[in-house]
Amino acid sequence: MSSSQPTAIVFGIANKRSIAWGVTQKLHAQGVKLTVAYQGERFERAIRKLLEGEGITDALLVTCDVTEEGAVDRVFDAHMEQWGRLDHVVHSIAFAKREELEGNFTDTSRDGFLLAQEISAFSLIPMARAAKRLMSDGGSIIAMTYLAAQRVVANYNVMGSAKASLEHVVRQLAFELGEQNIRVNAVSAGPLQTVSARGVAGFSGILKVYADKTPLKRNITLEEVANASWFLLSEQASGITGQCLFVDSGYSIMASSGDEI
Ligand code: 0WD
Repeated sequence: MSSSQPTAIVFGIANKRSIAWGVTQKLHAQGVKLTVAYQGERFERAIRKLLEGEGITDALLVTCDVTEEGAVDRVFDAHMEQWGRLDHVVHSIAFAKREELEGNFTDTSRDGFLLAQEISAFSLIPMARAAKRLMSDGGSIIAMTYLAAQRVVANYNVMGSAKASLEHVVRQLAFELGEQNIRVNAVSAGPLQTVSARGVAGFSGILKVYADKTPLKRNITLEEVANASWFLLSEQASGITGQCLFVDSGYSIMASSGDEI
C-alpha cells in the first residue's frame, strides 16, 4: 500500500506525558500516517489506549529496543510495508541508569556512559541511515535534546555528554543528508514532568528555577514542544537544517545567576 498522505515514524512514546506523544498528536492532526515504535511489550497496552483516545485507529505499532541489533531497520521495513513512503522521523528517546544521574560525574561508570550514548545519541544514526535509503522525495528528522548538552546542569551528568553527542550527530547528519533534501534538526525543550525527567535528581527544583528565572516566567508545555517539533518537520522549516531550537521560555539566553540547577 502507498499512502497518499505524508507518513512518520515516532520513537519514544511511553505515556501521555511523553514528548513523543505530544508530537504524535500534532502529526495526526496534520493528517500524517503513523508508525509508533515503542521500547517493549509493557508499553503496548498504554500506547494503544492513547492512540484510541486520540482517534488514531490506523497507526502501525512496532516494538523496538534500539540496543538490539537490527531493531531499527525492522521498524523502517515494517513502516514501508504498511505505508509505502517515509516523510518524517521523530527521535524522542533517551536513557541513563538512575545512579548515573546524581552524585559526582567523576564516578560515572564505563557501561553507564556507553549505554547512555548508545540509546540517546548513537541510535539516531541507524535511523538516519534507513531514512537515507527510504526518503526518496526528501524528508525531515528531529531529535530531542536538552540545554545540558551545552551548559552544566547539576545531576544531568552522563546524559549531558549524551546530548552533546546527539547535537553533533544532528549537525553531521544534516550535512550528509542535505543533498537528498533530508533535513535534520533538534528541539531543546525546557523541563517537562515525564518518566525520563523524573530520573534526574533534583528535577522538581529545575522546574521551579525555570518558572522563576525565565523571560516568560513560566515552564513550557508539552504542546509548545510539539508545535515547534511539527514546525521543524514541516515545509515551513524548509530552509532549516542542522539546528537546535530552544523551546524553554527563554531560559537559555539567561546568564547563569550562579544558582545551580
Ligand atoms: O524535561 C524533559 N522531559 C526533557 C526531555 C527536556 C529536554 C529533552 N528531553 C528529551 C529526553 O532526553 C528524550 O530524549 O526528550 C526525549 C523524550 O523524553 P521524555 O518524553 O521526557 O521521556 P519519556 O516519556 O520517558 O520517554 C523516553 C522514552 C522511554 O520511556 P520510559 O518510560 O521507558 O523512560 O525513551 C524510550 C522509552 O520509551 N526508550 C527507548 N526506546 C527504545 N529503546 C529505550 C531503548 N533502549 N530506552 C528508552
